Amino acid sequence: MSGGPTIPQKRNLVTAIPGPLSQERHERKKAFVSDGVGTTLPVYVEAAGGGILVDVDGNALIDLGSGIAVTTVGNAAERVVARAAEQLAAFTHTCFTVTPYDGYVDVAQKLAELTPGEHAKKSALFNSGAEAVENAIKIARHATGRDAVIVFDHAYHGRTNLTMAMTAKQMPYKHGFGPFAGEVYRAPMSYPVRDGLTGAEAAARAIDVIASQVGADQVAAIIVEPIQGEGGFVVPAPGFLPALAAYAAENGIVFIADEIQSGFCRTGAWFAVDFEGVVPDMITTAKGIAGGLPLSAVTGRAELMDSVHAGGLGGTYAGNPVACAGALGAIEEMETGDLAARATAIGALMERRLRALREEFDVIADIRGRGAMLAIELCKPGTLEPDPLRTNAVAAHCHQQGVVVLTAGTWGNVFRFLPPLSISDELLEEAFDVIAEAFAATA
Ligand code: PLZ
Repeated sequence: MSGGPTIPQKRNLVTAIPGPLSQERHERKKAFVSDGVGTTLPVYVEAAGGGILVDVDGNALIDLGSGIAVTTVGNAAERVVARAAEQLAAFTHTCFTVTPYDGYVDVAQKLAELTPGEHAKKSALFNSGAEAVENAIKIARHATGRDAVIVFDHAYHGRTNLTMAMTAKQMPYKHGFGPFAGEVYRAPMSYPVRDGLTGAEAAARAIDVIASQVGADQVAAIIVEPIQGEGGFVVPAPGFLPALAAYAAENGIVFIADEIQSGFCRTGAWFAVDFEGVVPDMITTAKGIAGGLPLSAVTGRAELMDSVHAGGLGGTYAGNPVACAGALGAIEEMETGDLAARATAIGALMERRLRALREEFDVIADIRGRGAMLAIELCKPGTLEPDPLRTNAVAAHCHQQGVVVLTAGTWGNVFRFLPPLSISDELLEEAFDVIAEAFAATA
């Protein structure tokens, strides 16, 4: 079965979820795949496109997750497939650091144009988000000659050794996997619904921790997700990011925006920092950049990026030609389809539905996010006590009804909505009908 934009855009359940064929597949998975690799919803996908995932039993499910914010342009999007297929047939790999090719440089040039700021920018490409974050830290340390890295409460930066240290949440990301990398220090995040602080107050609180517990002149980098992804779409209060960026600039610290989840039109702008006019020294991107192919990037001030000795950055597959071709196709989809505007429209629709839900169900303590990156936080009514049980019950109901929803948050009590921007309004409305039913059924 072929997927992509021509796949019928209708939810259609022909078996229970998961169906018998998916259950069979899942038994095989359990036999051959490490139990450490979990499964949110064991339906085995055969084709996908628009806003639909089709499983091996023939069920068509509505996708509100985009494979964790990756298929922003839609699954098997036309220009991604066309460009990647052409590249596949031409050559699959040379290793860019052995014999280079144009696609890599084309992506770097696009990143220089699209990322915030008018200064000279250069990029280095990698495979995964974690790898981009690791390299951003390597470059910042090399450029500053300093060791310390500042991260925030609720942060998520990856699962490799350095990025595990940077990630906040213990279970499942860090449990039993130590010892962790050193010189990583955690500062308090701005979390408006919980701390009630203005951006300036929250930044002052974080800066006090940095100055008094680490020392500004020891700090190589401050890295922050402008909207936290796995942490539950925490949007810092206005002014928090600009104040941190200013503090970094005053103290010779590299200010890094981790836009791996929030970047590439997801929020209604190319990057989430654009909403506050913040110009990071460095930005890490992945996920939405390549429509589902593995690619990530570090883009930064040319003088920072060039501070590293030749041969200091690389990787066998880093900036693979097929992934680069996919990225050029995905970026073309975003530009020609004005997907930033589509993200804003999707955000407006979802926000209307979420506000209505909050009227009806007092378990919803917060609605937050931007564009097609919205979340609700579930707490015991009238309190800020997290309610992960209700969250899981609602999620299970949605899954059984053929709507793929994702949870998030330090306490597992957040629903995050990340539909592909190729989804129709009709499918979105239907998905939120199902979500409303799920809240009612689990009350
Ligand atoms: N930085 C902001 O969101 C990846 C993790 C999925 P990788 N988030 C999804 C999982 O369970 O592993 C992420 C992110 C931010 C870095 C990363 C890491 O990106 O491509 O997963 O390495």
